[in-house]
Amino acid sequence: MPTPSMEDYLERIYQLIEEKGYARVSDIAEALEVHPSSVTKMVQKLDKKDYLVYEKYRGLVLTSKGKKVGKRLVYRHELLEDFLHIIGVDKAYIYEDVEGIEHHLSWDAIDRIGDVVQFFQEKEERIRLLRDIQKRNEWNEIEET
Ligand SMILES: [Mn+2]
Repeated sequence: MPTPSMEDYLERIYQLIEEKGYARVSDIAEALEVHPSSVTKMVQKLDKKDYLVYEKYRGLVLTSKGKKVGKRLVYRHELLEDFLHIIGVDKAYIYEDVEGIEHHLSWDAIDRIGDVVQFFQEKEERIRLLRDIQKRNEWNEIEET
């Protein structure tokens, strides 16, 4: 099992490769706002654990294990963003909230959240019903204060 920090790297490397076709140490450092030497260290660790192959002057390539895990991590991040969006969390909080929780949920919890997202996406009306409740709660909150 990758550590939370390894997960952040794999998620970002997978995304960079999807977007640009490659992931350089400098790109990863910029995306994660860390020093390039930290990236090199982590990339060597990920290489040792068979998530990628790193050659100093040729860059890095994800192994099939790295691709599989990276893809799941990106899916998890996007699913949690969709979930928070559906339950009505303010856009301004969504990214940071997902970064805060994504490493701390079991894959069982992720799959069940996937069910909830599907439940709402399958019928627009369900989202409207949730919004009705939220509007009512908003009014109650105003009355209470
Ligand atoms: Mn993330």
